[in-house]
Amino acid sequence: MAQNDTAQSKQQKVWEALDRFRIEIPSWGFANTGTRFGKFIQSGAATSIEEKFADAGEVNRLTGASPTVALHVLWDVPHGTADVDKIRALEKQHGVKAGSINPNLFQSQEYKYGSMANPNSEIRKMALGHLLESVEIGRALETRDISIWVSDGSNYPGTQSISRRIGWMEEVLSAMHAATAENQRLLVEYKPFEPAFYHTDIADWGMALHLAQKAGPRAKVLVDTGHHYQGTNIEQIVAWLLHLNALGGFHFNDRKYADDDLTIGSIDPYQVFRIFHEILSAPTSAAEGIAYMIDQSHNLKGKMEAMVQSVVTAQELYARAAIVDREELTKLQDECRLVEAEELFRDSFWTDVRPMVRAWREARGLPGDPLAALRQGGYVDRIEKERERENRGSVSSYA
Ligand code: PSV
Ligand code: MN
Repeated sequence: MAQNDTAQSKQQKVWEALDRFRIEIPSWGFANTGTRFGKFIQSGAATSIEEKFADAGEVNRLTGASPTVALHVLWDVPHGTADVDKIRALEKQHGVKAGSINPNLFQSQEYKYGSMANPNSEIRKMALGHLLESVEIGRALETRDISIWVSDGSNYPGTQSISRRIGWMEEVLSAMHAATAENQRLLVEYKPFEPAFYHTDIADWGMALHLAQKAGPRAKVLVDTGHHYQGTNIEQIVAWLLHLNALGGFHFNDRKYADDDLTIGSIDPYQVFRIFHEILSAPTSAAEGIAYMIDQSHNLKGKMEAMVQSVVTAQELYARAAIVDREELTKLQDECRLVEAEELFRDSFWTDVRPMVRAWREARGLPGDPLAALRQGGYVDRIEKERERENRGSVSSYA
């Protein structure tokens, strides 16, 4: 650590970082989910958009860092713009706003062989129609981002034309981009496997970047931390996307094996720290407007506890990355003083920022320990009682 980096300046860096750091929570993170082997129902899980907004409002009340909720069109806004008034009322009631709009191009029966890359032009048209409707919903709710993830791909070699499908996706995304307003963005998410296991149509950041660039200037890449092969250097991808001014946002979650959707930093907190370091090292113009979002869907932890835990962990890791003395680090890197550079970097990672984060919370009128406040506040007990009956009968509904 640089000698002039006093405790006071660290505290200041942490507070400044926390004042600007916001992370969006997914509506689906409050609902019952499972693995393909089964579901374990939680009596407090949200079963409606009203309950999801209530839960999100409570998380934001405790953390002050998650003022927006990502919505999935099919699960949360099934009647399109007709639902907008209801959502606006919920925003007011619970003090959180709708955030990114997530079209659903993976659950309708028509999408069995793909959505925007389906060989059938009628189905591609249907996918475009859904994307255009999502653009409308975003506009009506005055949200900025539409995050696109498709499950398109194939399971066996030779069964689909990989190359023709590229052209079809280009067409659909360009048409969608043309419909967006100046203040809207289109985020393209990639994933190398699941549910397709031979080829995925948008498998990596290069493909997502190409499709975004082809679609138009308001399209960027969305990095889901669970969507990479083992060993992929995600922070390097982040550095490249920043360099290319093409980083739209993140879906944060953690994993041990595949797309496990575990809570943030539960397996590898150092990776999240390294990602934040790349962002904080980039020119402000490239890092401006990055959407930080949680995309978790674990099965066993209490939904509310898990969400608060992820928001708090994200704040702590962002704060740790904020105290890296980047000027000193650059000097050490340039002089190839490897161990000193690494130790400076690790020193920030090992710093226990929790007392500084707690002080920030208290100064902002928030509970010093949001998880303890959640436990003591009685919210979870209440929703478990209120929703018990609904949940007992909800074994088959994903959202
Ligand atoms: C797909 O694995 C994904 O990461 C996409 O972002 C979906 O919208 C989300 O999970 C929820 O299923
Ligand atoms: Mn995702």
